[in-house]
Amino acid sequence: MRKMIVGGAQMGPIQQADSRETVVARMMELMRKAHAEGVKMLVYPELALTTFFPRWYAEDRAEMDRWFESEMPNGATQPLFDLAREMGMAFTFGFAELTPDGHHFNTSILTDAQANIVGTYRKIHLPGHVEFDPERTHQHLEKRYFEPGDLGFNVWRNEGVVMGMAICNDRRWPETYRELGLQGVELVTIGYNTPSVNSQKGAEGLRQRLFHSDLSMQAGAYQNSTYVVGVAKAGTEDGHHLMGGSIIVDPDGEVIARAETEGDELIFAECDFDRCTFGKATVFDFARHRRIEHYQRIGRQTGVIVPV
Ligand code: CDT
Repeated sequence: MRKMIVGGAQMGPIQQADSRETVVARMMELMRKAHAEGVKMLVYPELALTTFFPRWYAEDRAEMDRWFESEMPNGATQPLFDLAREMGMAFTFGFAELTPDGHHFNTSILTDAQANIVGTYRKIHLPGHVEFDPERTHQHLEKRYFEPGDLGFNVWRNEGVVMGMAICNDRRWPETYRELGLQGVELVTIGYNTPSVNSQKGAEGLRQRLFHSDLSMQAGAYQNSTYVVGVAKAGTEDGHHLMGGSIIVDPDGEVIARAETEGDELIFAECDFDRCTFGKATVFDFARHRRIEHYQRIGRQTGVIVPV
């Protein structure tokens, strides 16, 4: 048995006025709670250090650079890395990354239990739009402020577990999990910021948004026989509501831990990574059952082509 207690550090809202230092103090408090529960791997949300700034339109995108980090760790986040090293806690969190050569990514990093960064992921499925859209009840300008990730979907053998990262909208795409599944993933970590109402379909509110989130992660876990941890930034940020609903899902697709609030909240569950083996060796033994000769469209076609 390869058992590890895995935690999800759901975070409540972060307002524009909140400093990085204040937010990191909250993250450290969640890490202390996680340590007290025996957590060895802790998952924080997407864009964990700041408000979800892609909801704001700026004519000049450079105005948004204040939300980006040009190094990691940096002065504000170093205390979190120091605490993690002291506690022997591996962790992952998301942030807006500005590279030395001027590229902007929605990024997450993965550390080992000594707080060394062992993996970096840059969000591939960027939702939303590039220009201001007056038809929407709120803006979602990730396509304006970020470039699609350029690192692909990777896994890392970290603390004895094969771990992979994805970010928010990635969780809705089966391709995400299958790319990781084909590398033997055992723990998929996913941070998210999801508005509780669809900006283009008001009738799709909180209940259905939570359902879609669960559905996507439970299916991804089951179909690849892996644990999935999905962690929200939740609550009302600068007047805009984000849903909570952080969950830990086991390799059968069952939810084994769930957040109950929309604030800073720790969820955790003991994960036995040997439980991933059964599904990977039977119904989802990819080597025996996948029929890639019939999957050509997936790799070469983006949009739908209906025959005439
Ligand atoms: N952050 C993020 O990717 N949020 C999206 C909202 C989709 S609506 C444009 C999500 O999939 O949850």
